[in-house]
Amino acid sequence: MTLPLSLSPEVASAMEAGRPVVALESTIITHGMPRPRNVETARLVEAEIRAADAVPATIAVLDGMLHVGLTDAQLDALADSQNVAKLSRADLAVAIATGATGATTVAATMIAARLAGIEVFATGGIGGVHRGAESTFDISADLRELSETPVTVVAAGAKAILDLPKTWEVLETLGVPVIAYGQDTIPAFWSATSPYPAPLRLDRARDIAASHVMRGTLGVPGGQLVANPIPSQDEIAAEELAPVIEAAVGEARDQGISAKSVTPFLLTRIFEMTEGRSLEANVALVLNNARLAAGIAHEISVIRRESKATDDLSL
Ligand code: PSU
Ligand code: MN
Repeated sequence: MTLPLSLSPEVASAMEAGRPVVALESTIITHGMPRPRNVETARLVEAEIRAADAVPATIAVLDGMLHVGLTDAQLDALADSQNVAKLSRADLAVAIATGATGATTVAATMIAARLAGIEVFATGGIGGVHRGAESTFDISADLRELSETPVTVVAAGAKAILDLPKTWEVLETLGVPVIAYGQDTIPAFWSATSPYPAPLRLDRARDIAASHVMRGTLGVPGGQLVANPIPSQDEIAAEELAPVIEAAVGEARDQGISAKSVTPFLLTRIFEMTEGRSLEANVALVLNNARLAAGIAHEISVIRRESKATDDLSL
């Protein structure tokens, strides 16, 4: 059975030429942000990547076709549609096989990026272990995907609505490198720092790129999580956000919100309770992640070119 995979002309020619390409997810557009900021942000992120001389590849399933790189019209239509499906690892094949339309989560975007040959992906925050997971067992498929699929994901850590220490423990168990960029603690999404020491720290895109390539050379499956702190002028202090998150998590529990609905519910309530400030911070951190991801993609393309030149010489 052939895979209905469609690379946009821009992405296809960049891949062909070995130019840096950065994958982008679509669940953040459909389920992570309210309209019209969702589509505005999606465009700003793409522009940020182009400004850094790389090519953005926003990923979604449209009528059963796995699209890598969307036209403006496709992006608009997706951002405008109500009740679009949220596709993770479990749903992707069913959606494609049945001609459905849906937005891809971090896990599904990683799978699509790998199929297209894209090695770097920028988002806001990955999914993780939810608070209360000891009774709900709610652990995002994003974590296992990071341990299996060789894509470097640049995020501002995991969303602070989660049980962060448990999220870091699971990633350690799964053998996923959690690399804080330029600081010693793991950032906490809307806040630049946290009490949690980073298992790994790198200060240069070049080193992150080299580590990504080396993991593949070692034959160790999986990717890397680069935890990039939100710029300090854009952050919301963790102390200020803690009671808001507590309240939102309590409401989700009382209302019996479960499974795929938990993350969108919490993000919406926190947006309402902070009168939109959480969204402004979210937009800022995604843009910041896009810039770093473009830098890493550049460095990976340089390393790939150098090693190809060495191979050609030795032939
Ligand atoms: N980051 C954001 N906003 C989001 C998400 C991430 O800033 O909406 C999405 C991602 O697509 C991530 C998903 O993969 O939330 C996690 O959902 P769940 O907890 O149901 O696995
Ligand atoms: Mn979940």
